[in-house]
Parts: sequence; structure tokens; C-alpha cells
Amino acid sequence: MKRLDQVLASDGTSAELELVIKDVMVACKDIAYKLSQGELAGILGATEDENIQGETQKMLDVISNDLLKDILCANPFVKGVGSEEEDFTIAGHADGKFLVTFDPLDGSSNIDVNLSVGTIFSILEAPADNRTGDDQEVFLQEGRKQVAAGYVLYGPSSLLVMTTGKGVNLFTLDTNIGEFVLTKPMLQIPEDTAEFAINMSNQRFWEPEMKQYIDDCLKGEEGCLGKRYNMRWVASMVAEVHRILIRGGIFMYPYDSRDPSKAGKLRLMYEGNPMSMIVEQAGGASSTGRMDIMDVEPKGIHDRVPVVLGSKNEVAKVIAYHTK
Ligand code: P6P
Repeated sequence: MKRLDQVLASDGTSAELELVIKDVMVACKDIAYKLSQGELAGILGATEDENIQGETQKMLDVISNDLLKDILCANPFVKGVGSEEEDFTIAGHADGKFLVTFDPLDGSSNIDVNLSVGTIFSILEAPADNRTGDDQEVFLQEGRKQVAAGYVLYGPSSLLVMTTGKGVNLFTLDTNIGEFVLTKPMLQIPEDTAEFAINMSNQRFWEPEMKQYIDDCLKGEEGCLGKRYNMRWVASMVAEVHRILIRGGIFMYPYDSRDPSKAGKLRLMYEGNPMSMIVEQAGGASSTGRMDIMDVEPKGIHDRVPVVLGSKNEVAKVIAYHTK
């Protein structure tokens, strides 16, 4: 089986970008090990701190963030990093060619109950000017500008799913050799689905268009959508997206009125955009409900975005509810 470095080389990935991706993997392999130790490592549970999102930080949120931040800011090809767990972007090397944004441990509310969590990363080219990585403006590029995106899902096995714009490959961490090896090349999302993922407890806060779509799903064969839907909700975007890449589906975290000042719960730069690049590269679609997520113009490193992604024909239906 081909190792990650062999696949990247055969894909024509530049040596500099390959080195950045490999550093993300070094951090993720360490995160995978720490997660596998669970209680034995004495690093479960929450800290006393809140991140800029207003979420209580788990110990492993902080540990994972530090692992990624430290290794990437030491990489000569990284100009700076942005993280869900950092208030501001952080400078790396002034002449670095790449910017990396990441959610170091997505779904971390699942850690203490031993359910799947993941790391999400996005890589952009740094503008060739004299601005440094602690200037968040250099990061504010639409998702279409990403040169690579991926996630590591820490589940029964640790899986890397990533793209450099030439399709989506799935790698499995072979703990015997400590390398991610190619186990499923060129993933393709089924175009149709009858399985939706949404947090139903927020239903009263949704826009009418989203309420109507879900109502019609729940009407099953007798409704206008004409089929019986199943539902899943793992409360871990990485796990939901992975399920969709393997068997199809639609994942939604729509705008809701709990905090009208926010466009949604999920973050554009290190959740919406990387997952959208992966999903589109696998033949799926990714929208706010009204426009492609990767066309959204970011205004800040922690911008929120409504998310509707997955099987392209189902995403098209949800867009129709929002635009007719
Ligand atoms: P809720 C995890 O905190 C996350 O950012 C995504 O991974 C996940 O899809 C969502 O939030 C879960 O949100 O409201 O169900 O806890």
C-alpha cells in the first residue's frame, strides 16, 4: 500500500506543501496516541478556560492546538496559522509560502464519552508581500483559494481524508509503521441520499425554509420528497462528513436565531471551507443554502457560516427551498 508521501509525490504536490502536510500528520499521530490513552493519560476533562468561541476548552483541545501550532510555526514554509482555539492568527516564518487554519479537535464534547472526534485543516497560499502571519488579513481568502484540505478522524481506526485539488483519498494509520497508508483512492459521494444529519433540538430556531425541508423529509413517502428518510447526528462534523463521503447523506448546521448576530455555529475558515473542498472534490456539493460556501468572502478568521453539504442532488433540493 502506498504511503501518504508516495501519493503526494505521485500527485505532483510541491516538496514545500508536502512538508507542511507531513507536519500536520506528525501532530495528528501524536493526538491519536493521546486520545487512545484516554483516562490513562490523565488528560481528559475540561480546563477552567473558554476559547474565543465562548466554548469551555477541554484539556485535549489545548494539547492538540499546541501540538499543531508549535510544529507548524516552526516549519520554514508556514507564514502563519489560525486556529479555532486561538483568539488571533499566529506568525510563523516571514517568507513562508503557506497559511494553515485548523480546528485541532472538532467534536471535543465527545471526548469524555469516548465517541469520534477529529482534526480539520485547510491550507492556503500566503500572499507574497511583507505582511506577517499575525495579520489576520492575509488569511481572509475565499475557500476556492485553498490548495489542500483534510481531516483526521480518530475513530476505531485513525483515518486521514484529504485533497490537494485532484480528488479525495482515504488513508488509514498503520500503527505498525506509524504511517498513513492509502486504503481508498478517489472517494465519490453518492449523488442521492435518504439520510439527513441535523441537530433537531434547534428546530424552533431555524428559518422557515429549513423547517419546511425537514418537515417534508419527516413526511416520508407520502410527502412531496416521496421517500422515507433516516436520521443521524454524532455531534462531530468530522464523523458526519466521513459517513457522507462513504455512503452519501446530507449534513446541515443551518443559521438559527439563538444568536442572530452569528451566521451559524460552524466556522468558515477551518470547518466550512476545508470540508467543502473535500466534499466538492468527491462529487458532492456544499452551500450556505443560498450560495456555495467556498465563494463566501471571509471578513474575520472566526467567521461563522451556515452549512448544507453532502450528496449533490439532495443539497440542490435544500437550495431550492431557500431560493424559490
Ligand atoms: P451541537 C462540534 O462542537 C461542532 O463544531 C461540530 O463538529 C458538530 O457538527 C457540531 O458542533 C455539534 O453541535 O449543537 O449538536 O453540539
